[in-house]
Amino acid sequence: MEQSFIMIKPDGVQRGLIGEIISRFEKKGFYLKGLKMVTVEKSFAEKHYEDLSAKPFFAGLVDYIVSGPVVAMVWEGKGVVLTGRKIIGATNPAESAPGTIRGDYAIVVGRNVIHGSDSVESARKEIALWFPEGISAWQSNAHSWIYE
Ligand code: DAT
Ligand code: MG
Repeated sequence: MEQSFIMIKPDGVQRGLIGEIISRFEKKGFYLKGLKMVTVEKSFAEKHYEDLSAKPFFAGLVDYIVSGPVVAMVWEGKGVVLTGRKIIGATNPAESAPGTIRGDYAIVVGRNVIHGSDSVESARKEIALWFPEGISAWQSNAHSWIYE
């Protein structure tokens, strides 16, 4: 089944939003298949955001991501990449709808609390980067209560 890489950024950790964010994905019916708290190196953050390396905000973005621990997760479910992006909200919190994570908990684009993969292909790459050790193979007993 489809998987997405979701990361609570250092501001989300510092502000005590870990439980709230996990809860939103969990209550939706997605399965948590990988989870770890990690503080990454600059070179690792640069690799994660390599597609944005030419952007003027790249250096600031990398400094922000390495500024403290993040919570790296793999969530699984039908359509989790696109639906995950909807749960997260627009990149700039000034434009994120209320009810989304960024819409409810962030104000500026440089402190937008959470990352989510933007396609199935980037999810595959990000999960391989962040979880080279692999992820859990557990299956939820609630499956037939979530899917028909
Ligand atoms: P998203 O995180 O919604 O996938 P993105 O991949 O375009 O957005 O950019 C990655 C992160 O970079 C984003 O979450 C916050 C930061 N960022 C994006 N655009 C920015 C901008 N114009 N100014 C400052 N930071 C920006
Ligand atoms: Mg992105």
